[in-house]
Parts: sequence; structure tokens; C-alpha cells
Amino acid sequence: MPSVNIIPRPTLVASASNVLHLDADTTIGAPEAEHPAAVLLAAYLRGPTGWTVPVQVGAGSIQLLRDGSRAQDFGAEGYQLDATPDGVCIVAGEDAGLFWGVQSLRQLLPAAIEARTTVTGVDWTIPTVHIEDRPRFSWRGGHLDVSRHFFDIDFVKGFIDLLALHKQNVFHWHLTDDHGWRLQIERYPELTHESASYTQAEARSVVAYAAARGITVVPEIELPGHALAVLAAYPEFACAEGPFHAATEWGVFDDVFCVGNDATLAFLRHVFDEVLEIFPSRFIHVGGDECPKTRWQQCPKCQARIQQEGLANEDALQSWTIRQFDKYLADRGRRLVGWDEILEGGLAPGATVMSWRGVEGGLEAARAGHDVVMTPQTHVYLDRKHYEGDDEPGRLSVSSLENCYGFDPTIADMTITEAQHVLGVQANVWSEGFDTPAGAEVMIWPRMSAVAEIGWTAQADRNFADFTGRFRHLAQRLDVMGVAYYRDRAVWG
Ligand code: TNX
Repeated sequence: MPSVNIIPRPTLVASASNVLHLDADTTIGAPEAEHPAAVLLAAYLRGPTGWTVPVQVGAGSIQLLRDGSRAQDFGAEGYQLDATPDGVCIVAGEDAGLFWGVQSLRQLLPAAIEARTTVTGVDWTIPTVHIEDRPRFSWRGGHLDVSRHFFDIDFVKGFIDLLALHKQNVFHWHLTDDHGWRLQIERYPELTHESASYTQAEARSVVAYAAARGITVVPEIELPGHALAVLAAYPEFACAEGPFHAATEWGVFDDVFCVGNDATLAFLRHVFDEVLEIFPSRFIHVGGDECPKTRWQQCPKCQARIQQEGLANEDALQSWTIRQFDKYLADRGRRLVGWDEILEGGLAPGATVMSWRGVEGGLEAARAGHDVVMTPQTHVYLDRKHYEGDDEPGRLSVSSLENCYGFDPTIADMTITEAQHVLGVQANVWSEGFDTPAGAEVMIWPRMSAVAEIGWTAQADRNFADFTGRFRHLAQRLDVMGVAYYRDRAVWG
């Protein structure tokens, strides 16, 4: 009897001691032709089984039902899944819930379902089960830094599909930093002249690939710091004289955007004009972190801006800059999100804060009535080592799988209103310390699985020992996919 080992752990699982055998006659019944969750499920099934798996409007042996009247039971992303010896039915109030129901069905199937080519000799059974499930948080994110080291489109898509497997719904794409600008901008070809980068067509294909899995891509364009790669190509946007060079060491650098210069702000607006065309996401990330103020203190243009705008100091100039883009985005129906340094000098009216230097920034923003995504480096920075030790992969500090799993985005002394401003949780994959797919993967897995469970599963239903048991099963799927993971002693002893 196959067991139920879904990550993130569902709200309710009642399994009966029976199985459903799927065979070559399997069909998918969907609310409409080309329904994205049905198309995705058919694609998952066809490759490894070799079956045709037609998608049809109406009845099928695997039934996807969208029933708006159930939205109050399930919320926007919840679903119910019933598997009996006769077939499968997934019901959701909205399409998002159907996507997540499909991912649960995927995890109920044998690990061979993850194969890219047809596998023979597999008994395609699933346990009979009744599942009711809905997420705790609406922002369940995975971030990838492609500036420090570049990762190609195939890797990015593979990462996104693994996020989908875990019902993560946000892919935060860290596209720019001191070390390289990774997105083609038609108006400024020099940005990507010398570095590996994605064309706009490739970026659009990533957005479509993610959307076909229920995932939103939130692009990040860093300002006003982490700008060396831009200044190397366009030194006129700096305070000091160039030339500048894209960074080749890790760290935080003094040369940042000159925000006293109107031409710099125009440049950034032109960049965002193109970014908004590619990325339909409501949230757009503008960075805002780690911006030294040393150049601004010496720069006549920045000092003139401080004077003209009646700003108190350079912190206020950073805050003024973020407010310009908060307004720019709001005028276009988008919302600004930035790292917690955007609190310094005053938070822009519409800003959402990503709290990374601990949870204090998140607390402060929530108290001020702003939305927050919790991403504290102490727990969910996946560039950290799993354990102390010189030969451990990772850098800067340690966050074990257990430590990571133990994070609760709702901070103990938050009021109910403050807690409602916590949109969710995100793990960040900074790439200073690795430059190959496998090097990234051992940092990501299983810790990203832990973060997925933080974001989805009710706090009272979370249990680390239970999670590690389920991860041993999920690891078999990663093995089939050829995805590397860290063999954590908390999982394998
Ligand atoms: C801090 S998190 C950074 C990144 C580094 C990371 C390394 C943040 C907003 N800034 O630039 O890559 O630490 O852990």
C-alpha cells in the first residue's frame, strides 16, 4: 500500500486502505479546453507513462472541477482531492487551487512520474485518499540570484517546476547586482554587452512557464545600490568619475547610482518601462538594500537634491528615491517591494517590506500598517552552511535544516492586525558561493522544502521529525529528476 507523503503537509488527509490503478485509458476532465492545470497534469502524465491522456471538457477519469461556491471553504488557493478505486476528483473554488491539487496528485503518484522519458514496468497506482487543503500564507516564495553567478534558462525553469511541486507561488528573480546585469534592455544594450544574460524573449518564456504552474515571477531591479554593473556600462549615472568595473569580489561597494542626477532617474524609469512589459506581476522588487551613502555625501548633485527637496540627510535621500519608484509603480497599477533598508529615512506609502536582517524590519513595517514578507537571513538564507565545518558548502554563517524549518513568520508579540500584514515567507538563494546547477541544488534542497511547509502548513500541524520522514520520499523524486540535494544527517542519520 503506497503511503501519503506530501510536502507541504496538507491540512487534512484521510486515507483508505485501497489503491487506484491508472492505465492507458486515463482521461482528464476539465472546466474548459486548454485549462492550464489540466494541460499541466496531462504533460506530467504523458512523458513517463507514454499514454495519450486526452484533456476533455466535462467528465474524465481524473476530474478537475472549478466550483466558485466552494471558494469560501477553500479560499483562493485551496482544494479538495478525492481518489477512489474508480478515479480522482479535484475540486477548487478557483484555478489556483486546481494547480495545487494537481501537485498533490503528482506527489501521490510513484516517483517514476518525474522521469523525462517513458518508463516501463511501473505500476501507476495511487493510494485512495480524501484531502482537504489550503495555505496558511499567500506569499510562498523562492528567490534566485542570477547576478553573482549566472544560471541558464533550463536551470531556472527546472527550479520553477520544483517550486510548483511544493506549491510555492512566487519566484523572485534577482536579475541585477554589482556583478552582472542579466536582463536585456533594448534601450540600453551596453548593460548586457559583456555579461551572460537573458533576452527579453527568454524572460517572457520564463514568465509563461511559471504562469502555467500557478507561479508569479517577481523581477528585482536593484536601486540605488548594488549598481556597479550598470556604472561599468554607463558611468554617467555615478556620482564620481569612472571608469567602473563590474565587481569581481563579494561585498558592498561605495559607487552607487547618483540620484541627484535627473538622467539617472530617467534611465531607471526607462528600464522599468521595459521590465513592466515583460513581467505582469503586481509586485515589482526595487532592491533598496546595502546602499552606502559615502558618494552622496561628497556629490554636489546629491547635496543639491537634498536641499531642493528639504531632506534631512542621505538616509532621507534614499527614502526619497524609493518614493519616486513607489509612485511610478503605483501610477501603473503595480506595487513596490524592497529589502528592509527601505524603512530607513521613512517608508514609501505603498511599499511592502522584505525583512531580511532578522524580523525586526518586518515587525516595524507591520506596526506601521505595511505588508511584509519574512525572509530572515538567520533562518531562510540558503547560501548559509547546513552545519559548522570548513568543508561544508555555503558561506557566512550556518542555518541547519531544523533551524530553517523552525521559523514561524508570525512573530510572537505581533497583534492580530500586525500578523495580518505578514503576506508570507520566502527563502533566498544568493549565489556568491556556487556556480554550477548541482552546487546550487545542494544549498536549496531540502531547505526549500522546509520553507514551503512554513508557508503552506498551519503552525500547529508542523512537526520536524514528520517532515524529515516525508522528505525521504520526496528525495526519491529528486533522484529521478537528477536534482542534487544535501544529505542532511537530520534526515538520513
Ligand atoms: C545580503 S539580502 C545581501 C545580498 C548577499 C547576501 C548574502 C540582501 C538584501 N543583500 O546581497 O548576497 O547578504 O547572504
